[in-house]
Amino acid sequence: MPGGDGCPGKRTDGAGPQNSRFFWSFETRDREQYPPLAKNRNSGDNSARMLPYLLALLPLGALPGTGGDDCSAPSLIAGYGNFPYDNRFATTGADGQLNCQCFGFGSSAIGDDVWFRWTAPTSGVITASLCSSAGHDSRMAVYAGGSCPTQAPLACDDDWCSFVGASQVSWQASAGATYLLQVGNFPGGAGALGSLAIFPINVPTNDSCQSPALIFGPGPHIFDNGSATTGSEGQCESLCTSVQTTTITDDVWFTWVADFDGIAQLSLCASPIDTRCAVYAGASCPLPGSALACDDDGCYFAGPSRLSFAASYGSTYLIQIGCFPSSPGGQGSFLIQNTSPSALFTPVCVQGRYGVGACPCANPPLQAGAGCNNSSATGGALLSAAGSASIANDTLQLNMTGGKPNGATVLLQGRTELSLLSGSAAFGQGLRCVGGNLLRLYVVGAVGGAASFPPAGNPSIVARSGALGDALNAGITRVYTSYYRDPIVLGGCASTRTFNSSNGGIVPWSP
Ligand SMILES: [Ca+2]
Ligand SMILES: [Ca+2]
Ligand SMILES: [Ca+2]
Ligand SMILES: [Ca+2]
Repeated sequence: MPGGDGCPGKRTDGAGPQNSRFFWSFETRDREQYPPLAKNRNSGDNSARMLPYLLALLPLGALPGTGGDDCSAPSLIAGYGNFPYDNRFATTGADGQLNCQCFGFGSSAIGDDVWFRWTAPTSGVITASLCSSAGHDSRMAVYAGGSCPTQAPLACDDDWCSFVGASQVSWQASAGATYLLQVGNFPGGAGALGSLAIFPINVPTNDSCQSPALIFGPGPHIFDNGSATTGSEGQCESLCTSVQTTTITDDVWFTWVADFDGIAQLSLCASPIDTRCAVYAGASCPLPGSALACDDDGCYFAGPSRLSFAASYGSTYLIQIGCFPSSPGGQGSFLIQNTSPSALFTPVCVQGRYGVGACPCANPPLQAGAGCNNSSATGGALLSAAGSASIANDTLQLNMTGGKPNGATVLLQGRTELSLLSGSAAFGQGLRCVGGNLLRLYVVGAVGGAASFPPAGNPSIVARSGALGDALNAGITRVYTSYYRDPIVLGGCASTRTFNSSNGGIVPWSP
């Protein structure tokens, strides 16, 4: 059955190579037909999740209507409290039926819907919960503004409170603003007379994609989505399709800056949670359809997630970690590891990459990956590597091109690459991202703007480094950059800045 929910790429059929789970073939959710395995997927006790609701012993609001049947005539409610709803005699309208944020078990519809227009008393994150009506297989959505919805919901939910059960949504509200709440059933289900609780909540600082937590390196990185809410972003990715839903509930967000070029494997396998996760390029809230990778059960069935994506040194990736719908969140951890063989030379210190400042003399590079431009307008010097960085048989050759046609050129070695954690430093008319026990390994005269290290007839880099007191060993990395004389100072920089630098590069040394 093709998806009729307006969400491109959505899979609602039971076919296709990814649909290995046998119960995917059920196009509609049916309690009688649903296999035990699927039900057991979420058989955990959800009572702890309902605690905020149960503790919210808020006074009843003045008895308003129990929800208008049409979004153009909603019941008016305001403030925090418990509000009755009754959709037993309601009909399914045309509005709010096709939103992919609501997609699950083959349908985005909210049956027999009633509508409320709610006015927020304060600003903050708000929860609207139907958890007290546990026997009602409800569905609900919330929209910005008080008129019939013309845009995607701020949040939509089916089974937050329990599997094949009641719904709960949360969203960021502004004091005095109005929001339209749509309350109904899973399509085909029965209506109920129930209670809608609305109350403010506290959420983790990285609950929203607008405020991700910044992380570096492989981890383990700790996350806790136990009190997180389901946002509207990253809920409709076709890459996330699994068990006929694309939703990632109770999501928290991280930005990770890649410290290698290669295939990054993000693993939550150490987390005892039925997670889902997705990765996007950049640091901004993701646009629809932009996921680089997404996973539900990469570690084991109804369990944590594992995915891989191509990472580029110094690039930022947005990571979304949440749950399979109706599975409770909690604390877990994840690793991000390079599963590619280590590159001989990972280029670093190029203006515009994470942590790398602008070229200091109004001289940005004009060739990809190079250092800052120079007075010969070559576009900037480019350092690259050839040979083998082997301790036992060192044939590593570092080659610079694009420098000044002639003049002294130096190869600099350091222990650490600085830009990701502490940024770059101006270095003459160029930039330097190399730090820690800096050694000038060789000085050569450039020919046609090129210089090669070690120069012919000189000791290898391993031998030269050892002679200068830094004995290289297998398993360590060293960072290299070259710099060269450039007597014509650009961009109004101080006249003492008579040199410039190439990009840098990280070299891992092998046995
Ligand atoms: Ca209706
Ligand atoms: Ca439900
Ligand atoms: Ca969230
Ligand atoms: Ca999972």
